[in-house]
Amino acid sequence: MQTSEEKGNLVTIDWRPHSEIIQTLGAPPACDVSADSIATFQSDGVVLLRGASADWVDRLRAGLQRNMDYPNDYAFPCDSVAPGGKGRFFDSYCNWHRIPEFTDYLSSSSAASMACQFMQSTSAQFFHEHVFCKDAGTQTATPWHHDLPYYCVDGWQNVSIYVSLDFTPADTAVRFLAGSHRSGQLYYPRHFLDGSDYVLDDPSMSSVTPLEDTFEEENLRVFELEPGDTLLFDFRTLHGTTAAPIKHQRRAFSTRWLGDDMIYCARPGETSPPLQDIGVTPGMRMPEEFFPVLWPSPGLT
Ligand SMILES: O=C(O)CCC(=O)C(=O)O
Repeated sequence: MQTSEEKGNLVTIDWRPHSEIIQTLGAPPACDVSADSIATFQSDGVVLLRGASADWVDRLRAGLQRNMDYPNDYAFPCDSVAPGGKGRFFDSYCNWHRIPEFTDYLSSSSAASMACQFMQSTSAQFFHEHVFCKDAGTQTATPWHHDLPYYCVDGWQNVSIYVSLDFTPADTAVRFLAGSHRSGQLYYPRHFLDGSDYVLDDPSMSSVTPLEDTFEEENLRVFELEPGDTLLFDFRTLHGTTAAPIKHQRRAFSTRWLGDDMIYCARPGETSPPLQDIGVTPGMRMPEEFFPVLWPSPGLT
């Protein structure tokens, strides 16, 4: 049997950004977001903005390639295909300060402005980035889960901005359960390797596995994606994929954002990312020395 560490986070190089890099983050530009898109995000917990990140596809692909070529030079690389399984399901996070293309995205893309508007917040604090790659031949599903219980933060104003970097047919794209972000129920985090729940003893959460077969088709949101198409979803929105074989490599770059009401919280088990010793106690805002506030744009204040 594999240990929890073999299924999830490895001990790696330090994830912490140095203060100098935070100071170099520039003045991210503003963008206009339609009221309809914000309303869809608020009601469904997910919205698709076609082509919204098209200008970033080449740079983000180059950054992701560094992460994949030299995984051990970066924090928390993870391969989630079980031994003997086909393909590769790679993910890694908390490397934005080591990968120039990712630093550039935070400084110069309109992600911070976009996040602020969708969260209906007055500020957007950057939490971390997360990259994903499924190679051709992979048949490992992304297990149905939602992200909040993995994280050491709590609150309602949050968003992930997920940039598709390849053409992805609907049968292998991430699918979302509309409205699940408002259910109030939290589900145990799951290992991507085999879908098993993290071993947690938290009576306030339950397992999502028995529910998956009850999801109604009409409530599922799934889209064929082109490079640059951008999905925004709430940390509480349930999402996952089928195990349909991946025909062409499918990569994605996701950034996680915290709005005004998001605070540090202690979870009973290990969190993902496993951020330790960040010098805050439950109820405090996440420290800006590691998690910069990028909207309002630092260059404009
Ligand atoms: O791309 C995938 O299959 C997983 C994405 C995901 O779970 C996330 O961004 O939270």
